[in-house]
Amino acid sequence: MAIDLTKKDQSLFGNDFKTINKDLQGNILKSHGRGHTSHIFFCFKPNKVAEAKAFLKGLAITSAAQQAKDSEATKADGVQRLFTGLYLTGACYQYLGVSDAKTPADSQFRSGMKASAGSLNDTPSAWESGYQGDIHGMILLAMGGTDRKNLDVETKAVSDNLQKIASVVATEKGDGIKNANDDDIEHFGYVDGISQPRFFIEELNPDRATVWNPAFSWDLILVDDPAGKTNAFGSYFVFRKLEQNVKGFKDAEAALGNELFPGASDEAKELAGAMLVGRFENGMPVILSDKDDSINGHDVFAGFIGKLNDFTYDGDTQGAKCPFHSHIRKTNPRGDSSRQFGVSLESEMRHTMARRGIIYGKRKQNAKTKELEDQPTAGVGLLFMSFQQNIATQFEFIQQSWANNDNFVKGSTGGDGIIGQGITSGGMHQYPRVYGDASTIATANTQFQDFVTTKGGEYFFAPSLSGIKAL
Ligand code: N7H
Repeated sequence: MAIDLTKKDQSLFGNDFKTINKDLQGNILKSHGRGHTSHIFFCFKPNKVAEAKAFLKGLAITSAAQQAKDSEATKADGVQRLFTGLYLTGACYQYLGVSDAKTPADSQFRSGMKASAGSLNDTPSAWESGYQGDIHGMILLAMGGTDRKNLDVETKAVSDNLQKIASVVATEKGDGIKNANDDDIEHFGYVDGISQPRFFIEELNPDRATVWNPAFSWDLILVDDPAGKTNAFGSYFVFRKLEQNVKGFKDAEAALGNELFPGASDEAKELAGAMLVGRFENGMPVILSDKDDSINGHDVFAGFIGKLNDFTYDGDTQGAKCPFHSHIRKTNPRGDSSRQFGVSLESEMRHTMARRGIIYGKRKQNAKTKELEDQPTAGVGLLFMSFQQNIATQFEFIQQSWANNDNFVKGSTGGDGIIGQGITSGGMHQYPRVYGDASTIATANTQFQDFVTTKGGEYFFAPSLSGIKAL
């Protein structure tokens, strides 16, 4: 019987998941969770179709079922296990001669990311050379543990094999960094990966979620794989290499702190960065507190802060606590667009994606305090990755209609200060000088833009295992 993807409250141990999880790739409904990754981007050589098909069919892709088994086994014996994912482009389906009916239908997927450059304000001619030409696929290899030695050995083996029939056009290495609370952080120093759509009841904590419920049905990110058997599902996958100018950002963050809160302590000035991102560095949502360690005067545990996700912006219709251009308010307005444009909360939430990014590039980190001690201007960033069921209405909508839009959610509030591209916010970003007091909101001289630069990217499909075998 066909599985109903619109059902909510699915269980990791339920029959529906058992029906699909041996054929569905891992890392889609649930992250593979490993701290080191390799991303091998390739383009098959001309006239190698039969060899290409044989290569793809021979890859030991990690299914969702295998991923769960492996993580149990690693918990028990401490041995790190390799995760392998495979993502193919529309150009690859064409190269392989897959019929129209068996090729995933999403039109952005079929035409590729470069075709959307105009609407995303991308400049592919300035991308790294490997991303400028055709890409047929990406192999994701991932491993946990303290270093990436074994992963590098596996990466070389796969690359060597692949190069007999394909050009490896780019290889990226992702290596997670944790803060003193053991939470994953990105290069600007902020905890990332807190807010995610949740697809299993086991991932929800109902007594904490009172105003924001992150439970979604599987159809938020899964679609039928037209090449696979019954109940074969895949997901559209977006990859973007986003370079971060850490020094530029940190200098601007400090300047904003001095501008908004002159004379305040360094600690109090942290509120400026929190207003730009929407969370303090440790993950505390700025909508809930003007301090990173207490809510309404009550201390909050470090381990708890990094999971705080139970909030909306309902009580902050002026942006007096969390400005409208802050990154997390732009990329998940939690009801702002319903309030402003009468769109239902349910349809606003359908723009959500499952984010699976990891950071790249080396940093100097104090082994004891975990403080990041250097401030590179290039060579570090985020390998942004997301799964969705529709690239136009999810990734592209968020980037284009929210992040790049100076007039969302209110007119002239400016684009997203972190990822807005081609924004004309010069002079638009506004902040309160007193937390929560709308009468103190005024435009700031310090403006944020262009500290994140897109270096390349592509749209892919993560096929089912039976879909790969049927190629
Ligand atoms: Fe963002 N950052 O460090 O500032 N992001 N992001 N992102 N992002 C989030 O709540 C960051 C990027 C989203 O549900 C956090 O999980 C950086 C792109 C969404 O409340 C932090 C880069 C897109 C959310 C960052 C970057 C998004 C989110 C808080 C690039 C989509 C969840 C942690 C270098 C097009 C919002 C958390 C919610 C959260 C940062 C990229 C989207 C700290 C540095 C390209 C949907």
